[in-house]
Amino acid sequence: MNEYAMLHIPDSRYCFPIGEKELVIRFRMAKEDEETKVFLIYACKYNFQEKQESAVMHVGYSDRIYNYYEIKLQLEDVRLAYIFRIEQNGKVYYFSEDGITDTYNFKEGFYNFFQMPYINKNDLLPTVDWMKDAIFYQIFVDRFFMEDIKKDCSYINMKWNDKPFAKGFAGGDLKGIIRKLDYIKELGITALYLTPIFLSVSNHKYDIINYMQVDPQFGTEEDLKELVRLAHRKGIRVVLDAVFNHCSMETEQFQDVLAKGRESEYYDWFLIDGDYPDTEKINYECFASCNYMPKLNTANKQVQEFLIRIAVYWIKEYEIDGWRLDVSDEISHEFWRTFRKAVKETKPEAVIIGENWHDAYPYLMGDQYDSIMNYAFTKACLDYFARENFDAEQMAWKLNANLMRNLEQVNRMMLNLLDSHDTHRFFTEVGKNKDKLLAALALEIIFIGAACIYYGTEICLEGGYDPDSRRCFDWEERSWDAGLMEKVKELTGLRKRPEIAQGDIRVTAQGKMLLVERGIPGKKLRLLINMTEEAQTEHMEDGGFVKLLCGNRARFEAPAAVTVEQRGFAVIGMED
Ligand code: ARE
Repeated sequence: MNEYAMLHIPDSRYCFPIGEKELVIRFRMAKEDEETKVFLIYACKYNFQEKQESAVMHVGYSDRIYNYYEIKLQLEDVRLAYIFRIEQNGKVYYFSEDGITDTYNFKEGFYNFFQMPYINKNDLLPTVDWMKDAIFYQIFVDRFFMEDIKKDCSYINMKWNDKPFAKGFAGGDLKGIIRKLDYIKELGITALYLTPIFLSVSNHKYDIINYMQVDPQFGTEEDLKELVRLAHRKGIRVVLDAVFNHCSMETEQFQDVLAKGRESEYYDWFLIDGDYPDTEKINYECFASCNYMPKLNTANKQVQEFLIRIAVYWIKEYEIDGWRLDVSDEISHEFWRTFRKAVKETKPEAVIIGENWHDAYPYLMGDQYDSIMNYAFTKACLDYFARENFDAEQMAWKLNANLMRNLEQVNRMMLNLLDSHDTHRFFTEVGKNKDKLLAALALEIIFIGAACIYYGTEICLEGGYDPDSRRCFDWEERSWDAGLMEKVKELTGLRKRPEIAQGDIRVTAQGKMLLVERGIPGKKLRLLINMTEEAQTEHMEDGGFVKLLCGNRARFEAPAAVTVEQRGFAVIGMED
């Protein structure tokens, strides 16, 4: 038995409440210990001697080297003491705060038992429930659609559909998004995420000069109000981009410091090494090495108040539904805690999505963000669908390892994405293979968490790294693949099914195919993906699966066999 691999941490992603009387407990073991039975021995800690319960734990997740046993407990008394009982090769072991022991004398008390002393209601992880079945559409505003021809167009320096360049302006605007809301709705979208829209000299607007003004290139504050109003009417939420790590060097605050140095009332708003900021030597902190994006000192209370006022203002006055936080991983936890309080007081269901590309567990404990842009998911999809570094089993391992990073409630709010304005287009990554694109979209949409489709994916827009990932949306319908778009709509149409919206997830390899199972009691659904070169057939007599809900290069043969051709996928459901 591999004792080194065993892990359990109370009050963490290994033990967390999901209701006032409901708890998830996870226990990690080495995979080599597969011929093992794990039980949870538990009871109310105040009458442990009298009444202990024992429940079998099942492997919920499995990665390359570990099995994660999991159990969901419904409790009457939530003052819990527990240990793990492990049966292997006819022997019994116990795992407690002391590690492994051969025997355990319950009579002597439970000093080294794990404990969850109480589930306090106000410690339950707050969730944004609409995220569970959300399908986002990320729009890079300058490149989506231009509607307002009355605005001052002198800034536009590229023709629609020209190849994008770093300082190119194509003219897209908020009125353009309003005009296309029906199109977006038909695609099955339930939320928009717009890259920044406030006053700035760049096309991407990540260097903001005035956070209280919509950039006239994109429209007016009234346009934003109208966009939110009309989107809401169609059941579509609107999330904006909060660029709080840095601002533009053109802000009045930084300009004041440039002029007055230490004498400026804003000197401490930035992180400057010297009396004056030197934009050539760059003696101040900034984003990457961009001197035009000075980093804000978010430890400064005035800066905190300034930024939080902005965050609250657009929620309160314009009814936006949340913020995506730019470079959030370089901003302090303390700031995000303060930010969260203010945002949630204003609108509890407003979502907070961090831009952390890596494991963000400490930010996702309920006191900072709700979610992150799930680039770990992106990376796994690139390895499986595009680079073919993974077979189905390795893909399942990776997805499981990712799922184990966080609490289940957080997994349900993750913003899963295949690509964004900061990556190559996924369609380009898969060598323009439409079957691969569709299979990846199927995974993204059926996976636990919100799905985020980068504008143009549905029309197979191509693109390399920034700025090429920001091409203009091609509105010439003749160039679209109508069949592919139809399939995307079929997939998004599945999203509200309770198996997906509320269900548990299990990811494994079934033969050579990737298998994703989603289910609620009495209702299950399976996604099978075949990335091999040959057709694969699976027989599924076990679960009452009777029909193909959606598929590409796949067929269902009654009573319960499904054949998926190379690069195809199948979503199989039960009788309604
Ligand atoms: C411009 C040029 C680029 C040039 C860059 C640096 O266009 O060609 O490489 O300058 O000189 C915005 C604009 C960009 C612009 C940039 C600077 O959208 O076009 O680039 O400002 O002016 C890391 C950060 C992550 C960041 C990405 C880009 O951690 O926060 O890099 N993403 C956000 C936004 C961007 C935005 C900014 C930040 C700045 O989403 O759009 O850029 O406001 C790994 C790492 C990640 C890393 C990631 C990508 O996996 O772990 O940390 O992200 O790769 O490189």
